[in-house]
Amino acid sequence: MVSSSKSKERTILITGAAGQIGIELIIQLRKRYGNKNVIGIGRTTPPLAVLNQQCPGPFYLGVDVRKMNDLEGILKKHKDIDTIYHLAAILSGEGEKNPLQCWDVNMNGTLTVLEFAKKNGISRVFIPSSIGAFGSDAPRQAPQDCAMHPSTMYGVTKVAGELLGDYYAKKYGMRVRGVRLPGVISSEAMPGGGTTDYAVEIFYEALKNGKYECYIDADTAMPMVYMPDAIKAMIDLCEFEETENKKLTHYCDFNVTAFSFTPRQLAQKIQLFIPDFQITYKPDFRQKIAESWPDNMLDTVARQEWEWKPSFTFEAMVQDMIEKLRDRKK
Ligand code: AKB
Repeated sequence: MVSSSKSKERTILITGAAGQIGIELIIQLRKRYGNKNVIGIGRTTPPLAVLNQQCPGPFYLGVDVRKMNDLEGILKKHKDIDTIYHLAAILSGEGEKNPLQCWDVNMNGTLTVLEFAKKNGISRVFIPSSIGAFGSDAPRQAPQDCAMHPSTMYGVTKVAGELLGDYYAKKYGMRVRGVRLPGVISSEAMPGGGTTDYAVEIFYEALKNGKYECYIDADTAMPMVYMPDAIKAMIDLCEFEETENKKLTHYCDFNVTAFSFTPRQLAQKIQLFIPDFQITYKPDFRQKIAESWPDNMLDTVARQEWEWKPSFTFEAMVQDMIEKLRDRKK
């Protein structure tokens, strides 16, 4: 559940709405603001069954976030858009396979969305950043503020995206905000192209085949969060109202995390529910990416400034994932 209780009226555009986070964000925002007031755009076909069952509403495919005309076409149909969650992005693993495409989609998409918002008086823009913004010279427990020297193109676009968002917030007084998300674990839609995807795939494979070959080494730790908490963080920060006594000192780069674990530790937790589950390790190119990221992030600033607090522990997340996926099989 998202913490703030009273919902104001909003008309919200979500880019990348067919993705792992987009699908669940659209569901939560439609519950909160009404189905017709939350518009999804996406590159791939969304799991329509989930959306149509839970919250049918406007969804457009083939809209290119790099093209102002495409975005303005949506605005013609939905004139009251006042908030954008800009999720469309190429993730870290996919980005290393095609760095130029990663730069193009992530940077030109973000710039076009910000310009579109500025030009059309759209006051709120939320742009997620990532643990991928850190580089291997960051402390293993990455603080809110430290040198950012990522070694992936994804990371480069995430640091630049944070700075771009800050620029639009400071220069044009727009409400651009964002969090650095860790790996996000969820049961509704599969992630695609990321380094942390193993932490979702493992559950499906454990339940289906009782075994999983992991592309990350047994003892490489990465920070993670369960989807309901990730959604809560995004909506809470986007909706947070500053007052004289409560001002944000950051805009687009709040560290947010819930727990950190290694593949070995995750496998051990899953074995509590599926005792025969076997994991093997065959690291691929994503191992290097994982090693360049911190083991965890310190999210004290988010906790202090806008009262971020995850509700799911590592154990509670594993239990909930297994229950949800088992229920789906029935
Ligand atoms: C990825 O692995 O690329 C993403 C991320 C942590 O930003 N899940």
